[in-house]
Amino acid sequence: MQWQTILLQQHKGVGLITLNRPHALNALNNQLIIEINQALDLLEKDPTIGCMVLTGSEKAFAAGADIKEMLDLSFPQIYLDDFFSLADRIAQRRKPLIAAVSGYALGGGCELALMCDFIYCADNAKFGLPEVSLGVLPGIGGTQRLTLAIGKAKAMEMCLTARQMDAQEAEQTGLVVRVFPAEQLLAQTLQAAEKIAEKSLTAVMMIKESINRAFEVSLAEGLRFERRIFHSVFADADQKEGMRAFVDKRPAQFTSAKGHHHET
Ligand code: DAK
Repeated sequence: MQWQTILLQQHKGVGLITLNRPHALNALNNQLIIEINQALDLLEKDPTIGCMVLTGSEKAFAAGADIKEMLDLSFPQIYLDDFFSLADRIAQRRKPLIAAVSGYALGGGCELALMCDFIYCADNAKFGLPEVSLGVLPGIGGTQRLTLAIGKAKAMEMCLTARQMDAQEAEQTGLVVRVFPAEQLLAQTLQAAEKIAEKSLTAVMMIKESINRAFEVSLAEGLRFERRIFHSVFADADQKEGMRAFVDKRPAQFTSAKGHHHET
């Protein structure tokens, strides 16, 4: 595959996608969103991959949607194309996706990080939704996911004032899980991803779906959903292996979802 806007590497069960438009601080253009999805398609189909990581450069995770590409678009055009709807597919992945954010994560870049299952960041990270300064609003989930992540007060203030949040505040508010020195960010993220990749992929995917349900349904429905999924994993070989390994006092060898290759 010849990539123009990303790099793709695979190691120890982890797929690493690196945004690669350095001249534009990884601004998200159409091609970049297409390529992220193509890479995620490949990684999700690859039975050896158990976790995916999305990162940028040290200076910028992504400085937003590509302003130069958007400038002259008309309302009927973006409405007809359902502009940026392809981005939804990034958030709908089955396998876990971790964001490793260094430098700027602004506008669409911040929204892209919010589409991932969780975010680790470097101590130089800057998060912001500056769309209001451009006469628009966050359009790839920012007003919704940021609000769910950090609450109404902070989300409202950030989106209305375009203020940037630093790494420390991002950790305090729960936007990110942990902050690392910039030079350690990728290694630490890959380490966590490798740990996830060693687990039962079936269990990992069910946990991801079940947690995401919490944002969409009532507690009673969410609990019912969780219990049904819990019941269903007893039909999976990894449950037998995981519990048998515990009883036998040996490490589990999870294979059930990893052996299957799906052609689509
Ligand atoms: N788009 C295009 N190019 C960008 C860019 C962006 N978002 N951000 C930076 N660049 C380019 C700069 O134009 C510059 O290119 P040259 O001039 O060298 O050709 C190069 O990257 C380096 O940037 P700077 O020279 O500005 O670098 P500095 O270190 O001085 O400043 C900065 C870094 C991150 C503070 C600054 O670049 C900046 O403020 N960037 C823009 C940040 C921003 O406003 N981001 C939000 C974009 S709006 C929608 C869905 C989503 C959206 C809209 C609609 N629909 C569903 C319809 C989302 C919108 C956004 O994300």
